[in-house]
Amino acid sequence: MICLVRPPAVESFRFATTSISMPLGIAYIAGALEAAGHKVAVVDAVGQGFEKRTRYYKGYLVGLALEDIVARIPADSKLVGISCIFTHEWPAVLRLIELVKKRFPVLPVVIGGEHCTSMPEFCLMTSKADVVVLGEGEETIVELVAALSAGRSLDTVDGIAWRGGSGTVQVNKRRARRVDVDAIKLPAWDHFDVAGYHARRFVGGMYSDRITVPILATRGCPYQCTYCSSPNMWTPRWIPRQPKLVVDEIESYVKRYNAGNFPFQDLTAIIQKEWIVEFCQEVLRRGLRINWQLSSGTRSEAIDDEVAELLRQSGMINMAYAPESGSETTRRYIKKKMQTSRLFESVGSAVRAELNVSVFLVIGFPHDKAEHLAENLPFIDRLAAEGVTDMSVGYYMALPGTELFHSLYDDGRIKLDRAYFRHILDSLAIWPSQTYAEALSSGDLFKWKSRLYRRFYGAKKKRADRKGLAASVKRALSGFKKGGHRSKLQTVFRNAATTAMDTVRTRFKRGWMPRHEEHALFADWDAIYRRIREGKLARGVAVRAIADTSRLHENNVVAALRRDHETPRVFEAPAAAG
Ligand code: B12
Ligand code: SF4
Repeated sequence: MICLVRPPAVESFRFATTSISMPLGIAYIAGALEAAGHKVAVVDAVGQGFEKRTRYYKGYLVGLALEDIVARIPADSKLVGISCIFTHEWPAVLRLIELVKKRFPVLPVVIGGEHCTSMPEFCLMTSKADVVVLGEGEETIVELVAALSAGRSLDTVDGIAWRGGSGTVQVNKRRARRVDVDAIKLPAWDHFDVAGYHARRFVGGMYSDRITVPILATRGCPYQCTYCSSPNMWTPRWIPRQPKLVVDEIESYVKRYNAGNFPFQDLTAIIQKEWIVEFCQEVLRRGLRINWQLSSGTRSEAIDDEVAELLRQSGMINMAYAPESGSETTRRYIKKKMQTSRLFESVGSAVRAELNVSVFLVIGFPHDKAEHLAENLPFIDRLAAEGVTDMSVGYYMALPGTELFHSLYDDGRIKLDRAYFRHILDSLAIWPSQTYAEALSSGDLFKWKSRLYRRFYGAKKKRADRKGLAASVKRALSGFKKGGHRSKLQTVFRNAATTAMDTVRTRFKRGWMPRHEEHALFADWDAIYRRIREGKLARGVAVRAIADTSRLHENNVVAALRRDHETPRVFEAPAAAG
């Protein structure tokens, strides 16, 4: 028996449409293991503890208490696999691993997910985990289980970092990306409480009356934005599934769960016009009356009038563009490679097709100055004039595994402390927990965020929606009514109210660990990471990053990734972690 664990989700008070969602990664891993003939048990901390809340830093955990998770791991498990996607989850996952090892001292604990992939050596050196699966996990976990069962050395398993002999941590070379994505087994959703997630509105994108199942139609992204961890996680390569097979998957959920709402969790689903046209036409041809969403942000290049109309006809109800900035300079510095003119053509097509369109902006990039942020103002005016429905402004977060992170870290502008491990969740908070922009204080960023929101919703006031802000507020408050989930603003206010109440409630309860221990946990983390980074620089696995973040776009990230991914390495682990 192999036991897979989805840890509790982290939440905090914030204005955002996003909600917790069903764990696609771990469901794929379960599917792959079952297809390889293994028995799998899943402890889904969220799905088995929807109503449980535990204080976690300034926010809270949603799901079973860590001790309860461990108690549910079947006694005959041969391996425990834990997912850790988000950096702010790491402290909780680390504690969970400790508790698993207390009950099962010799059981291998394997971790995987975006966070672990971005700092594998660090994850092994700060926790008691035995193996990290790097990047795409399906093939690697199957081969790893086979190697462990046969007592084979892990030296030969591509795509892992592991605890070697005599206190070492070894990183093997990465496994090549799966090209035959159509052969990847579908997520094993039968282990999860699909209806329960729906009932709590834990659907990732916008809530719908209809049962929700997330979809992944493509893997990877061909771009190399300097703030994004996807190039390191998936390499800059976009591989789509056959549209027909994606629709087969959707149809199977319609039949099995009576599902009708499908948020796509792709990094960027729409890249090729032919692909998206074929997908929409297949949905229409089969007469599937579904809703689907592109809520995590898409690129604009392939969306024109024809595509937008097909998106609407095939049931797409919500899409987000992620230009990140209205400043051409900023977009160049962060390697966004998105042209303003093309973006507006695309947005125009989407609005004409009456799609619910929102735009994501980010402020506080390290190079940002007031003049860059000011360039958002005319941009926003134009978005509002085009008829964009909603806009979201997030604070820049320094995600590990990104070019910007390496630059800030090598330049001494990031310390891996308690604040760092929290700040990623604060990206959508009202007040930023920190600023990486030398020219802008946290207060400045807060003022800019408020100004940009006022400008967007104020500009909408001057348009057809004459009632302006008052109407927006009314719309927002209607989110509390039954069925009130048509607009993002409704969802945002509903989420803000729920997360505010849960934050206050958990404040006075026992936390995930006593506060003094919580502070002590991070004491040596920066020193550990510094040692790893210095070790990588000394071995030539990494090259010291350019300190001037406005010059990072000149870098060829593929060369840097190749060096990192193709060089096996061994580190001495600190004695305490072994
Ligand atoms: C959907 C999504 C969400 C959903 C929720 C997802 C969830 N499970 O709860 C929503 C919309 C709520 C969301 C919110 C946020 N998100 Co988000 N999100 C995504 C997105 C687009 C898709 C995740 C996904 O399903 N991927 C597809 C699956 C198949 O991949 P996977 O989970 O990585 O799993 C594979 C491997 O990692 C591995 N694996 C995973 N687990 C395990 C376990 C084991 C044992 C093994 C062996 C292998 C393994 O195998 C899997 C199959 O190959 C990713 C980007 C991406 N494409 O991954 C960002 C991403 C995860 N989000 C990110 C961020 C920053 C956020 C926010 C902080 C944004 C914000 N500003 O508020 C919030 C935080 C939410 C919170 N409360 O914690 C970052 C996380 C980076 C980090 N280091 O923390 C990502 C990576 C995007 C990015 N590059 O910036 N997000
Ligand atoms: S931010 Fe979006 S476009 Fe840029 S690399 Fe990441 S997923 Fe691709």
